[in-house]
Amino acid sequence: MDKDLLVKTANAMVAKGKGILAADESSGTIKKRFDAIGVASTEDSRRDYREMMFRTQAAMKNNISGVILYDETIWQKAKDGTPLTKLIADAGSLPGIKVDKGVKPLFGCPGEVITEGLDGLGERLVEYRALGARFAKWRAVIDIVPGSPPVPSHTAVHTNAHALARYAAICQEHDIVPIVEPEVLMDGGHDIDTCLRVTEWVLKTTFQELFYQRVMLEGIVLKPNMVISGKKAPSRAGHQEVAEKTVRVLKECVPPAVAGIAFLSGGQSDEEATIHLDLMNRMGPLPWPVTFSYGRALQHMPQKVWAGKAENVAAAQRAFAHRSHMNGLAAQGQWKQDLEKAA
Ligand code: 5MM
Repeated sequence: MDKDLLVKTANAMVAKGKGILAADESSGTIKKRFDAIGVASTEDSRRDYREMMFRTQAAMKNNISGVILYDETIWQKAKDGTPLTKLIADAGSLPGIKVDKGVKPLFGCPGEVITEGLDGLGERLVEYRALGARFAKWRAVIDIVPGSPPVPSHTAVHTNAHALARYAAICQEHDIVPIVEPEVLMDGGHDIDTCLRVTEWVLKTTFQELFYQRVMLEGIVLKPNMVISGKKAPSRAGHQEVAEKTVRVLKECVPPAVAGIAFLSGGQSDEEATIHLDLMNRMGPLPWPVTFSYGRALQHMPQKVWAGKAENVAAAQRAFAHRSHMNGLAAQGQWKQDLEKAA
């Protein structure tokens, strides 16, 4: 393990004013996104769409520290034959790779899932490293469902934390920075305090497992959910409460040694995800850099504007550059509502 290299990479991923583009939608997920804009999901359309983002110099050079890719994308070449990873690296950003193989039902725990992909992970990392990957991502999915017994179960929280930590250790063994993503979903009707309690439990368990598996915290990036009301909650907590409760839980659970925190957006609107990030950074100084690793909240608008048409590429790139810039400002607590209107 090259400790200095891991620390250098992790620090670059959370550099001031920059965050991560999560473009690692699996084939099923990108199809859903493309269905919504009336675009057929083919190898070429997926390539064209992602090439468009990676060629957005204003975003990639100024605000995107790294891009999480899906297996198909890391092998793909742009229309002119340049590897997509080279487009990313030439813009001064880092290519990364999703290495989990998705979720499967967890035995004995109805409605709960376990993320798979540990078998052969070391060999895959060697291959991905040769293709240019400098970091990886693994997402554990924890749902909240009231009932008897309630979800999540002790089994799901512990089994997923164990897998996340084992993944992180294997990554560091291969000089790849692990993004550790334990996502508590915001899909239900739960209130913010339920999210707070479950997020605290999940984070504490994850860090305990990371300790047991000897993961070097200075060489990881944590990708958590924000502490937020469920989407179907009858009344949802306001922005300030989300920011305060999220920072409170993170301070309780995340050691200052961690290189940085890069949030997922989880289904928040584009602007909501920016506002929450901005408010948290305004509460600083915080013990770690706090930034974004958004998928939907960065890509929603560019996708809509692009709609699969070559003549929309420039406008979609402007939309992507704008959203990246807004989040880059939010990562420094410098976002302003007026800047959205001016766009
Ligand atoms: C980009 O979306 C990823 C989804 O992958 P699957 O297709 O395998 O579900 C996802 O892991 C993403 O990286 C994070 O959830 C963050 O994305 P959001 O949209 O929540 O910011």
